[in-house]
Amino acid sequence: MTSTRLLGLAASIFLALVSNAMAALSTAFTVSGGVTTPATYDQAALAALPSTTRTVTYLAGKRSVTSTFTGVLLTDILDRATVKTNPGIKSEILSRYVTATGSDGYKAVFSLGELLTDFGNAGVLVAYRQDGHDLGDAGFARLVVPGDTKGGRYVSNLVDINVASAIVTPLPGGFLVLASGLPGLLFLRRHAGG
Ligand SMILES: Nc1nc2c(c(=O)[nH]1)N[C@H]1C(S)=C(S)[C@@H](COP(=O)(O)O)O[C@H]1N2
Ligand SMILES: [Mo]
Repeated sequence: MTSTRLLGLAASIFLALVSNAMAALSTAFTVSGGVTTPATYDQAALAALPSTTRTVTYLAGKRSVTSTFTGVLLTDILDRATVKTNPGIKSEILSRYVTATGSDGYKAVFSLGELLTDFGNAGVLVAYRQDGHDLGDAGFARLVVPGDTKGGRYVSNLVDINVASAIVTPLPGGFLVLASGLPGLLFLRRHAGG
């Protein structure tokens, strides 16, 4: 192998490692999971909805950031998708949670209870403008969490907002496994001495 080819190989490995550490710029996110109307939002779809502007301060590591963000309330986006609820379980909506995912796989969770206007009313925004500009390296949309001191849940390069439930519903499969074991148990009982 010539030294130029070796250099080329080294350069491509280096680039692969660097780009892997960086988040790809997001251009759309999905609203998925326990909702009646799953959706996909891009910049235009977000900008078409009623907007809210908030000035917030958060810690990015040790750096304090104060910025004015414009975006759509996360509760509005969830309302439009309609979060499914089970009326047969008391306050079932309060067992639900939202996972925000970035293009780099970074995730942060919010309980529906902290987001809903009748409960925590956290005022979380899906922001698409910062100080009069687009978000640059943070992709077309990121979360803004006014009540948080640290910026950890300001998920950037948003690619998905997923609704899930903390209530574990036993699968019918579990019952089948149990049922299929029963004849064997009866057989053992019948043939066990004493
Ligand atoms: N997609 C994604 N979002 C992210 C992170 C990340 O690694 N990936 N880091 C979080 C952390 S720990 C902080 S402190 C803030 C940093 O905010 P900044 O992008 O304004 O510096 O982004 C948050 N959002
Ligand atoms: Mo952070």
